[in-house]
Amino acid sequence: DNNENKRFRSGFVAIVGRPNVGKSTLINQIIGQKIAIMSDKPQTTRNKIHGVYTTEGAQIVFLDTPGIHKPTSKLGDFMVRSAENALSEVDAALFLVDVAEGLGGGDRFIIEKLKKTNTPIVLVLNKIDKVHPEALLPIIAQYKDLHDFAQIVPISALQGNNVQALLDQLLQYLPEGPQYYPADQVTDHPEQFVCAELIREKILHMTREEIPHSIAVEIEDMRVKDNGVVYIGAVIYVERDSQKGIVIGKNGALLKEVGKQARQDIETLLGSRTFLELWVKVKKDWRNQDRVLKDLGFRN
Ligand code: GDP
Ligand code: MG
Ligand code: K
Repeated sequence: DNNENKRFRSGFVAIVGRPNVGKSTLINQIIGQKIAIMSDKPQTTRNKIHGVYTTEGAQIVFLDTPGIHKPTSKLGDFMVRSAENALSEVDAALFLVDVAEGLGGGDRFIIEKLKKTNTPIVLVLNKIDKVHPEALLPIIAQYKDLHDFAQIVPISALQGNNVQALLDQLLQYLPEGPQYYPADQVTDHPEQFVCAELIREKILHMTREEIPHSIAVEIEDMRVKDNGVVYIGAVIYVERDSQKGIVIGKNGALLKEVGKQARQDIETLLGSRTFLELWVKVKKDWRNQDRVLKDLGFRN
């Protein structure tokens, strides 16, 4: 039987590219809902926010990397590192470029990083709606000179042109594998991941080097109450008791501030009043216990 031979495929695909090339827009287009935070400001996406695309035969987990760029700060340094880590462990990477902008130093820098991995790199020429089709050929030639890309796919992430073709092409890079997520999990509650990332971001900003980037935030409960207020209960996982103390702060001051700032961002994101409750739990070596979390980039 033909169907029995068709095994389920699954894998991880990173999206890399300079700020503002349209990485978040592409993920939103693929998932069909707003999950990544879009803005004209570069680097709104400080950490990897993923979207999961599930069909009958396959599942692709997308990592929206902060973009590989020349580091100018410690945070920038971390971002480059995390993007590089993501690249070596994924099944394929999409290198997004903006065809309306010339090939710049930022693109060359990323290509140099890409050359260090064996991961198949798909060059995605985004924003084709902004240029004449004939302008694409010289652009393609320019990029081909710099690297042997697995494929070159022109799209408009904003309008959705050729995005389905891109997804179809990506399937060939996925190994046989399990469905990591229920088909409806991420698409039903994409905002949970954004909220978790917002909370994580606040902690990392407020604790500086004391707390490793490996901390995880899990949204345990998220629902709209009768009065219209969104209730969110979230657990912050740290690895040691000492870290728990740091995250909580003196008399709970740091955790309170984390909650306050995260709540403000979440309210802006959701457009609803929000009640945010945070707990801190020690979960020793949790990174090794949960492959999916690890794969999603929660590591140092
Ligand atoms: P990121 O920084 O790479 O995540 O970029 P964003 O997804 O935040 O997009 C940056 C800007 O480019 C936003 O204003 C998007 O609306 C715009 N944009 C993204 N994709 C396209 C596209 O295909 N065509 C056009 N015209 N604009 C796009
Ligand atoms: Mg983005
Ligand atoms: K952006």
